[in-house]
Amino acid sequence: MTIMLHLKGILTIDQQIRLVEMCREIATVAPFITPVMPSGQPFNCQQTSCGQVGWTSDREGYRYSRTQPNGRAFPAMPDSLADLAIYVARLAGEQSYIPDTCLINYYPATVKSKLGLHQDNTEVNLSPAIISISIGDDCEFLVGGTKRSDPTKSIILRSGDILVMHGQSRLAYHGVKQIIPNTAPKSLLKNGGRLNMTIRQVF
Ligand code: MD3
Ligand code: FE
Repeated sequence: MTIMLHLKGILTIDQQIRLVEMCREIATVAPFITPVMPSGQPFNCQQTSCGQVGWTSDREGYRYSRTQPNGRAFPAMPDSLADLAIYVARLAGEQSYIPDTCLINYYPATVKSKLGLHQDNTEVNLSPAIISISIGDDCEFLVGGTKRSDPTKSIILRSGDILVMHGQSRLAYHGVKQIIPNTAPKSLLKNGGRLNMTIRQVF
């Protein structure tokens, strides 16, 4: 049922190092925060974004916002990241992909790091693909169907993998079950853990 393109190990170590540096630069303008869910429960990962909007969660709900909690705009999406997303979207058959934003999730190397089963449905346009880049420690990722109760399967996402969720898989329930410590290529992330960058066309 799911149309997922899993490009295993498609990024070289040099490309992965450049993406880590890109995330560090973005974080100097838009620092990582630990958002809270509408319930008030904090996420078990840290987040920031770049692009014309950023994904935000707080007591008010889940949404894309033009501003960070500190009132400032998000940094622009670097051209190299937008170009990579446009290239990968073409591989999945999407020829007019517009990368509006990249949500960056950082999962520290602790057993608590996870992301519960959810659907990505706060985009205004739910058709375009979501492109996910994994860097750092391996993660056990769960993907199910379009109903929360559908059975899930487990996939390992490794550093340098790109996953493209398009077609029917776009609205599949998914989550991060666990981060597997000490599995990253050495010296990529100084404190270990996992970085995930998800590029989205929102509008
Ligand atoms: C399947 N992030 O940010 S990336 C998220 O590893 C998110 O940080 C996870 O889920 C992470 O929303 C998973 C892979 C991914 C991204 C988007 C999807 C899988 C998806 C959208 C639909 C189905
Ligand atoms: Fe998601």
